[in-house]
Amino acid sequence: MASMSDFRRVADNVRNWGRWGEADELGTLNFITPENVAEAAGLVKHGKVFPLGVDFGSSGPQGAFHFRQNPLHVMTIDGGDAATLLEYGPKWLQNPAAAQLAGYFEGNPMRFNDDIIIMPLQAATQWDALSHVYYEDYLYNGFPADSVTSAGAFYCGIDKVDSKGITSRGVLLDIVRLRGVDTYCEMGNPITPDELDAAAKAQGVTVRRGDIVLVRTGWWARFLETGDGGEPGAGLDWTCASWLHDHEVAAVAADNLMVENPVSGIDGAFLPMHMLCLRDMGLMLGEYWDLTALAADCAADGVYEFQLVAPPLRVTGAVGSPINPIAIK
Ligand code: UVW
Repeated sequence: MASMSDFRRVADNVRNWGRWGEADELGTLNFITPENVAEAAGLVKHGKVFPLGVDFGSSGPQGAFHFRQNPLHVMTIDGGDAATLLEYGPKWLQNPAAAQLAGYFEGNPMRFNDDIIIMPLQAATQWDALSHVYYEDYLYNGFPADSVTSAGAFYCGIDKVDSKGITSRGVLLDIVRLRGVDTYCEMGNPITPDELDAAAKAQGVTVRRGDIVLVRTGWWARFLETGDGGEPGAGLDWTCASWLHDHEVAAVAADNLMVENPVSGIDGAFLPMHMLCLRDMGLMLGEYWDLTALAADCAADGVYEFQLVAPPLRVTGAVGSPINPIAIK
């Protein structure tokens, strides 16, 4: 087990504060250049599209955390409303919403349905914004932690990264395949930097500056089998933060609940990789990505690189965003 001194030594090494200027809120997304984006588009050869987002609904993976709930989807106008409102129109006219709807439907064949979704932005497939995790009073690039207020994040909110797409070359590192396990990488053996290298080598792919790296642990496939969002699996060991730093990757995402290994590896720190990646490096984390179909295709054609398009919602001051990323080959 490593100590907080080990953690601080790595934090000092990987910290990117000031690297792209004092006002920077993009972090390692700065590694993505127009050339990266153009090169990624050139990887589209067959028009095969892989949606990497999971279902947003009541059977999602929350339950692992008591402080998060699965998305709640509610219909606010539906097919029954028109008939009822027209039948009882005058009776409902004291209700402005009902009166307005009845006005739209009367003498008009057009009908419509509306809905609302209520969810923690961290509940399903998502990006963690750089303001999601911090320690010792500072966010990425030295912005004060108290700049995240009940009015939202003044710095490093998810709305600050839209200029980057987010799109680049995506590279899948399939650890399920590397380890030769059935469905998923069980708790106990965190994924090491050597395994990331070994997976890249076995797959014949090189991770380069500006890439978005996707790591398959099989956790999502396991969740679909069991429905148990609280069952931990192996994630990236905290030392992978240095690997991501050395390879100058733009962002990392995985098919599990927290990218990193649930058992910290540092005595006295929970989620050390979150602290190193989001706060020190300025590297965004993607969680709950469904990599199963993409991995099957990559194994079939031996091509582990693709165009990745994963724009967040521009929720003002939010510290994360639900997404439906798309890989295109
Ligand atoms: C925490 O649980 C704090 O973060 P995440 O959802 O990114 O794993």
